[in-house]
Amino acid sequence: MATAIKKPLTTAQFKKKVLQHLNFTSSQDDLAQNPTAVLKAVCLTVNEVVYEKLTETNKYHKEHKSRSINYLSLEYLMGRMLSNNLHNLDLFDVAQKAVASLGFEIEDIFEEGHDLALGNGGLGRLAACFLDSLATMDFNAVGYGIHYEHGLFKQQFHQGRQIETPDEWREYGNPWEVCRPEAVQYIPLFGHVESIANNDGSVKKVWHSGQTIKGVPWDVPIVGYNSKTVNVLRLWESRASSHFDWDQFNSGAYQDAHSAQNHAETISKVLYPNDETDAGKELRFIQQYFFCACSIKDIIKRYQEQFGDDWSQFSKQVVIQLNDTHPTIAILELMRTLIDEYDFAWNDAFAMCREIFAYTNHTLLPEALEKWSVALFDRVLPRHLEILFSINEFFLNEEVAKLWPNDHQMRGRLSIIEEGPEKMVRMAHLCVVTSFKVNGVAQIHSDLVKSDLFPEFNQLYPNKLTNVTNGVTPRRWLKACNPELSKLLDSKVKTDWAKNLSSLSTVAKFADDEKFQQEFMSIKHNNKVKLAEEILASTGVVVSPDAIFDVQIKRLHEYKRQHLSFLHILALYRRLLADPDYDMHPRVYIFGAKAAPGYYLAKEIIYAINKVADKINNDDRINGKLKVVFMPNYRVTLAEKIIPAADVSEQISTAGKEASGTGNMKLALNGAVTIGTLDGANVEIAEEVGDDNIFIFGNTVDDIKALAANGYNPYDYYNNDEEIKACLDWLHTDYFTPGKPGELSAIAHSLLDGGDPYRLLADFADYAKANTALDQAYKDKTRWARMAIINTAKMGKFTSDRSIQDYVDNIWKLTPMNSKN
Ligand code: CR1
Repeated sequence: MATAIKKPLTTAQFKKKVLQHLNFTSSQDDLAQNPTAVLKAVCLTVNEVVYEKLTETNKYHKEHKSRSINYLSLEYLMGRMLSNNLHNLDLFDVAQKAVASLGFEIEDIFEEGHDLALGNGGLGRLAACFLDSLATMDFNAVGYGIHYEHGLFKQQFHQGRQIETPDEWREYGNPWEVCRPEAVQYIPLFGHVESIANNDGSVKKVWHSGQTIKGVPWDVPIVGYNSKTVNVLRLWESRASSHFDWDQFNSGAYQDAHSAQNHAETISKVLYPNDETDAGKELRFIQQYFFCACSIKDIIKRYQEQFGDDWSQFSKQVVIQLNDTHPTIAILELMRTLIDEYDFAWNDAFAMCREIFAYTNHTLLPEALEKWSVALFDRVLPRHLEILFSINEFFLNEEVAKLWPNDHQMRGRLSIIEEGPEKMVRMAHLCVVTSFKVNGVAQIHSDLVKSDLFPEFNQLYPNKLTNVTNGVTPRRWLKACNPELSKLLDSKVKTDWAKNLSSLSTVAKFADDEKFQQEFMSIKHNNKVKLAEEILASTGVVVSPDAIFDVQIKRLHEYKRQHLSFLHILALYRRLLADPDYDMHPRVYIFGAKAAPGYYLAKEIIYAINKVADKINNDDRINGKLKVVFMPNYRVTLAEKIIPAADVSEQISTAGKEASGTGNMKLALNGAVTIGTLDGANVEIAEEVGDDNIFIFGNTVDDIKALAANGYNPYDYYNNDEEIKACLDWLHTDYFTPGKPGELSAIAHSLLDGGDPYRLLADFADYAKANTALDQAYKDKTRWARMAIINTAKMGKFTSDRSIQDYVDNIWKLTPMNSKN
């Protein structure tokens, strides 16, 4: 394997530095007792290398005036940093040896680290993968986010029910971040707008804010893999400001100011734990604005350090990607700054924004499409609301009216303001109007964005709507999490596959090679043994590594249909009870999922799975053929343990609902075979691996539309399918909840009287059939090994490096460091 970058430290040097940090930074002489101190000393040692590279990176981009991508995201699910940083710096073996000579296993040191869990699910993890790729590919990039004091809650189960406890990820500090007082920002909010007449008859708007919040940046370095680059993720923390405007406060006009001042620090206190729902809470709105305003000010500051007051280069230097609509207020903040603070003409400011912003849509679910009330906007950001109205006026009069003259319905449909009892701002419309590109995250999703979500916008702005299929970083999701498989791949692939994932396709030629199959599957087996230990430790359930490990790991959501798998488990259990010799290979169902704390049915589904698991796992009648485990506190670190051990990847969302999925890519990359619907990136995974190496089932997007058109009635399935009926009826009994009949009824209700909004019953029979086929395939060891190998070999397309290259070519137009052009 070609290593372009020299190893930054030898083992002896590394060890010496770790000891120095233990002595001089932590004053720890009692090494053996204190792996936490060793972790800190190792991180500080790594940081010496990291910060030197960061300085070099900054210097290069300043000298070369490189255009930068500024990624704005309310969420980053980074996970732990040490192992990844060691791999990316080619220091893994060095650190391993150095730490071993101090009497520690490197894995035990990793276990001391906390996850940076500043996100909910796919959207936040995607942002983390993108930062890794941007640094690896030597692009000038800054990630902007929020320095939440509490990231995503920790999940425990009490008698099967989810309990949330706060995430204290930096209670004792975080070795990877550095505070940057020199880049503090002050953020105004509340207050009123004054109109002042200029001599020429024009009107100047002055915003007298009611409160100021201090934004303190914390930088987390992002280390590229085998590259020259270290970029930063800049996270804003809110603090009470000493710039409090007492005059205005004392005038008594700003009741809000008082309580909000006291609560300045609450703005960045906690990550909203809702995945794909719009929380609609004032604090969330202020959180979004605070983070956008800090980031826009910082982007301008960085620009001005190089270009002073010459704005002519701004849109050439800066592109801003909005990760979903959460950072939309950045558009209004830039408009406001240009017009009010730099005297830009409205048209010029708007034209500039339209060159700078691009927007990624991550979902079609209506409950996730953000809307904020005009009244809230007016109270918190009165000046921004005026600007929003002016954009809407321009859009409706100059653009909508030109294409659809006198069409009032169309105006109402496309307007950024939704009329109704309470006027609302449609954030996605503002994004589409003001961005130069809008992308979906998998081909089928982007097609649906064009055809179903924004068809009129697609007519109005041809070529604005486009696709960039998601990807995952093979550094974390194969090299670091599956070291044995990585080694095997190294032995077969000449180029550095971690940087050029398509080169893995060469292992397809060993798919029928008996020896390779054996090696590949014995690595899978070893990973399963390790996971079985973890399962025992965290759930007390004994599982056999010889069983099929069938994995469903993702947020808990009805559209993802964990309860479809649950219903099928009930069906298998029934079959086994009816016939203990029922022919099936033993299977272990492994779930990992957090439910939003306020999502009632999601929590009921967790409870039901746990209750059924209790019963099945302790039932001697079925000879251990079926086991069900729900691993608590699913997070990046747990994913890194489950994914290398998975045989089967469950990707069973209702067609048209899962925008892309990224867990599907990680699992297939590690040799798991997908059972899934034609949804999100599953469609593209199927194209890559071929129909023989994936189990596709269920209704397609068109079928699902037809079901609705024909008047979907879940009772048709209930009455005509004996197995469905028996399983749903079972839930009303006390079979799984002794003495408490009906405790699991909520699921049955939602599927019958609730109308089965996600069409589980329509897909059940075909899902069961696909599972039988899967079971047959697994029993044929050679066939299964072949399928698993092909899955790993054909994942080249799904590296986040490819996604980033697509963004760069079609949207961002960046040039990497040291490139000739
Ligand atoms: C989608 O549900 C996708 C990720 C990343 C999620 C998932 O299918 O892989 O985004 N959407 O693009 C989301 O979180 C708010 O929307």
